[in-house]
Amino acid sequence: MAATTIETVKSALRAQQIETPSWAYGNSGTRFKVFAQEGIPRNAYEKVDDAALVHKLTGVAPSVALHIPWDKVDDYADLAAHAKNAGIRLGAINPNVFQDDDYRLGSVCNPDPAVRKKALAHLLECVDIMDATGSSILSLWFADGINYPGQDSLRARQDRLAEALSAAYDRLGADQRMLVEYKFFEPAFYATDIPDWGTSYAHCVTLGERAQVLVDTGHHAPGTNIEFIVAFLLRQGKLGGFHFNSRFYADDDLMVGAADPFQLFRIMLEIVQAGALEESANIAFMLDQCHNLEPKVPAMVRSIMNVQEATAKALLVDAGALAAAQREGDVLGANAVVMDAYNNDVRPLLAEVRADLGVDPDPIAAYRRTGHAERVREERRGGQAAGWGA
Ligand code: PSV
Ligand code: MN
Ligand code: MN
Repeated sequence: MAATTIETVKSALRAQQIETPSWAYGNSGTRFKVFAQEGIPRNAYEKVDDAALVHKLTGVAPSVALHIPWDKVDDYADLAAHAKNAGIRLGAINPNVFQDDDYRLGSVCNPDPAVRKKALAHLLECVDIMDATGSSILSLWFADGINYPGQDSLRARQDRLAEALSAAYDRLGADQRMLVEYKFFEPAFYATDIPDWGTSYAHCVTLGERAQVLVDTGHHAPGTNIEFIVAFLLRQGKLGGFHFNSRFYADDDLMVGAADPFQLFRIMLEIVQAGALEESANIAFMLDQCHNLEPKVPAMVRSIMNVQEATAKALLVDAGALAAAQREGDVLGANAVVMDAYNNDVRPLLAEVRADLGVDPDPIAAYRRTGHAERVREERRGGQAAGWGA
């Protein structure tokens, strides 16, 4: 590939930004057991510190998403200042309308108006927090749904959802947007109120241009063509961002690129081909993972490296050759262009990108050298659970 092309690829990789989630730094587990780790952050400030370390090691993770109230603090502006001092910023604010007993039958879709009122008040409180932190994204996920046919009216629940979304949307400032996540099941097992991208999309279209769809890669039925969803939403200007993670079975929340690096590459290829890696496209590339067994900071670093590798391969697709093969109806030729790019070993290229960014070409080795794990093991006793299952 021509030197100028490689320089363009490297420059795109240097500019890439990936947000890490505060909850990935806390203890997490399954409903069967949370295996607590040592040195886990005891509060939001320490989660920010860990996220800042991930940025220091990778050079491409300059923000951390918060989950409220898991990351509740007295003064959010102070937390934002702490993040700034540590070299990062606070990113998406994720309201939590699923952990209170009141939400047994749902939050904004609950049949009880008092519960709906409480849930909406929390969404609005989270916009207040965005104002204090300077965050531009309200990241919405609802656990709402029903377990049995007849349990509640599917249609009435959509009306209630629309009403709450609209009230939250109206509260957003000019530079703020709302990303609406969908998930096909869990915790509801019969019907989820936002089960798929189509439902999310329809609500976002009604709401307006500052409402967009959030694609969590773990929230689809097996076999779903996620890159098609990405391509479609991009075309409509309705792709707001991602929650990246890997799944083998359900919403496994494993490291992105671990289960299916080829799928991640295909998703990034749609992004690259639509020019959506550019900052102006305003796509939020966020991770949403839980590291139940593995140490959390290096797992985040590894996840970021996996996203970078998929992105680098997507950037290396020879767009001219691909377009020519597609024009000529050369099925095998077109597929070969894509596969040739995928089969590149991009690790040396990324080592150069890291050197350009002033970070170690091997961030995992660099992490070990920091002595962070040993230090926090002494400093932090009684780390905080990520928020659920503990
Ligand atoms: C739900 O499964 C989800 O993907 C949402 O984004 C939550 O906010 C996150 O996981 C953490 O539980
Ligand atoms: Mn998610
Ligand atoms: Mn999830």
